[in-house]
Amino acid sequence: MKRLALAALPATAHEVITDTLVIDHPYALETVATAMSGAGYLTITNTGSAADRLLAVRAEFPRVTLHATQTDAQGVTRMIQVEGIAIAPGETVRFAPGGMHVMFMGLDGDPFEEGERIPATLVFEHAGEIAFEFWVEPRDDAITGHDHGRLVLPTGDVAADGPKAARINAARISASSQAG
Ligand SMILES: [Cu+2]
Repeated sequence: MKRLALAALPATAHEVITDTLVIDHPYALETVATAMSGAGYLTITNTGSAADRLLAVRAEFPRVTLHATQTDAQGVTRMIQVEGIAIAPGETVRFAPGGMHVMFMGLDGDPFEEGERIPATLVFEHAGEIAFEFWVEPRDDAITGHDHGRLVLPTGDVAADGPKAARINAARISASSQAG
């Protein structure tokens, strides 16, 4: 099974913290039913004292690649594949609509739907493999300017701010209380 419905999974925090990295708010945007590809976004902060490099993202699709978005002198925007992303100590790299993204290719009749979670693995040169899930979120938030500001919850968790904050935060609080 490539993706799981929300209700079928145990609650987990929407953030992954390792000794040297913080992976925050990994999400993918819902797609139209006929989409052949989808895009995922996340924020990676290197909290360690040495540089690291994101080499790849793995997920159960025919192809998963790292894409940057480039606009040429004629104003034509296109996606280019990048082979890796260096992250200096203290640096934060943000994947966001219109910029860097993870491209999932070969959806083949199985679109991303809100509430789904996409299991994936980040592969770093030094930190190794980090498993996490992209949460599929509605596309309208991206269009209206989804605010990715952060706030700290009473639980100590860090949450998204903006139009969906209440929903995400509720899920996180629920995750925290079920976990602990
Ligand atoms: Cu792309």
